[in-house]
Amino acid sequence: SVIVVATKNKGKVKEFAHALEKLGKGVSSLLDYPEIPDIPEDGDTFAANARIKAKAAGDALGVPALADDSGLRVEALGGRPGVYSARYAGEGATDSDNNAKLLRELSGIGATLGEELPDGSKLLSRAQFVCALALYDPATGEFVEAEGTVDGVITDRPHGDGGFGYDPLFWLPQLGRGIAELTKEEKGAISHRGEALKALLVKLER
Ligand code: ITT
Ligand code: NA
Repeated sequence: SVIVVATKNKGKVKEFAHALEKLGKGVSSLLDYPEIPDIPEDGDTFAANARIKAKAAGDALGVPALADDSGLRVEALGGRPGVYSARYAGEGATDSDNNAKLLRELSGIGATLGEELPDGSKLLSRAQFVCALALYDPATGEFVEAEGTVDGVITDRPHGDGGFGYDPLFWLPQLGRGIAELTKEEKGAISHRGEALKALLVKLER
């Protein structure tokens, strides 16, 4: 069977496809339904935005839809960009625009943890990825929701070329690796998205 994931983000699609394949499920996304208009994400929280996206897609398609709203909270920036992570460098910003803006802002305030990695890159600030998932069933109007996080540190240089978004700048001190250096399997085992998905599946089994 196929699960509709209410996203246009190819990085998210790949991670959900990898995780759900093990459960014998395929994934379709909003990239397969260009006729569905862009969904305004005007919620104040990740959870609110996930509900907005899941409901819009589920109502438009008449089948259950899973949405993911996620982002990066950077301690030295008081938790920004948070729910604005996708449009941090402006409407239509690319991942590389957003990463460049993050380094610019952190450098602008002189953020540093005063530590270096063996390769000479500097640790700038503690940070956290957050993922809110909402599964909406248009037949009942009900939501099942879950959240996950992963803690890390923003570095002044990229490490790895896996993942997407802010991954190249997100270092995992607990693993001594960048999150973009992990395989999909490894990332899914520790990531905000992986944790949220595990929690959602537990709720669905109850
Ligand atoms: P959809 O709304 O269509 O799902 P989006 O990319 O706009 O796609 P969000 O509004 O949830 O999604 O924004 C998420 C932001 O956080 C975006 O900038 C991502 O690159 C970033 N992000 C989310 N998960 C990430 C991950 O696992 N690794 C790195 N960056 C991530
Ligand atoms: Na979005």
